[in-house]
Amino acid sequence: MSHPGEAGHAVFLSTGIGGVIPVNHRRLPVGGTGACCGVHNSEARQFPGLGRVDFPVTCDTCDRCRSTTPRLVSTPSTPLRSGSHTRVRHSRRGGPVSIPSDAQLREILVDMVTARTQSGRLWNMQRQGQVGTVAPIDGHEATIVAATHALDTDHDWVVPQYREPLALRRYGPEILERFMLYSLGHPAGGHIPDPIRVLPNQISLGTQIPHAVGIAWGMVLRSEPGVALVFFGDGSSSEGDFYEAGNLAGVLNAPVVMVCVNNQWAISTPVHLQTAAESFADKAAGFGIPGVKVDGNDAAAVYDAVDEARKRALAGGGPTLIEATIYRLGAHTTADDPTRYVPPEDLEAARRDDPVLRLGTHLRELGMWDDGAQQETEAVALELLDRAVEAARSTPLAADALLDHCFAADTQRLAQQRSHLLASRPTEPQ
Ligand SMILES: Cc1ncc(C[n+]2csc(CCOP(=O)(O)OP(=O)(O)O)c2C)c(N)n1
Ligand SMILES: [Mg+2]
Repeated sequence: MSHPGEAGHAVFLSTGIGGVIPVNHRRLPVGGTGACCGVHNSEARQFPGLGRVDFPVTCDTCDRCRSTTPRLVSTPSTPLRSGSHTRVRHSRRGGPVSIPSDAQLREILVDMVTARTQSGRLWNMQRQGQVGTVAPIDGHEATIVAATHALDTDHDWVVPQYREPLALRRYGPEILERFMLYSLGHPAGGHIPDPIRVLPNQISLGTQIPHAVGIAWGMVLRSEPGVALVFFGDGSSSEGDFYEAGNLAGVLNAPVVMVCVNNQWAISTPVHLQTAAESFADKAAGFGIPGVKVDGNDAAAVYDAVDEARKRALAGGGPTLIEATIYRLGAHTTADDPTRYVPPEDLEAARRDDPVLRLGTHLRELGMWDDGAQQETEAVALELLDRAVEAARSTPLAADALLDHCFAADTQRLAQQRSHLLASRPTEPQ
């Protein structure tokens, strides 16, 4: 029998469901002796100023321990793992490694062109008052699409911020369908149906990061293979949620890939006012996890970095923080005027490294892309978008639907508002 106190510096969890979660590379034995270890909740320590503190303690061989709620075993401090310094990850293509393949790169480009084309159409529709606020994807395509292509859609989760949906096509047509409902203000746009492993848009900055860690931890508890990949911006990294989630992910060794999309701006806040750190990837050191910096305009490098992080997570190696460096080529949203704060020369330089053009040029040189392919992809993209808009428009939307989902049952005030709203509706023509 191993006593928690004898477990050295490892942090581990008893699942309470007949297994033990490996944390910090330790897999502990599953199965009990039937005998009681007698240490339940019995570890106490004296702390100056706090007095005696009882720690919840479980062991890995006692049935009673294993049937308790999951709890953290108290341990001495865990030293940071070696190799947790930020690495810059360059594309390994051209050397002995060809991940992703040329064929995969072409599929990635199709999704990138599709996303850019649809984003442009949505921008125009917003200007015509047909849809709500739009956050253009321009400049983000290589990072989002390539990262998603490195995932297994049957098992891995994508937890987006708000700029990603048009680039998540690989997860199925439902993403676009639901995004159009969302853009029309339909509550159904806030739910992505099973079995699609994508969470809906998140506007409240940073709040999706703990969700991703929770999902990843949940998969470990259920012995499900898979990882959770979460996107968030440079601006969102200033939220407490980022630090809390990153810390918890490190402690739990959760299979999560945290992708910080550093597009240099949080609306009008430039990145040098966002952090004094050398890089966002460096923040991984505080979580005790590897930090990787990658050129987010290089689809192959992003794919490779996510592929590596995913494989390590699946092998029990825990989380990775990836910073993908890009430049926001458009406005923050349709509610923004970037000409008031983006230096034109910076934008011009960034446009010369447009990720869609970069990959397009590469595949043209290989004879795998041409004007015909570009035009056909754009035409299909617009057709798909128009169809999704039509479907969304013809989905019934009750006048008071915006009040649904606030509470399980209307509060008195909400009920009043609902009846005022319904009474003030224009009468239907007879
Ligand atoms: C908690 C919270 N605070 C403030 C905002 C307002 N807000 C919306 S987007 C944004 C900037 C986000 O920047 P970043 O995370 O870098 O993402 P980007 O838009 O650049 O992709 C801010 C401050 C918000 N949505 N949520
Ligand atoms: Mg940003």
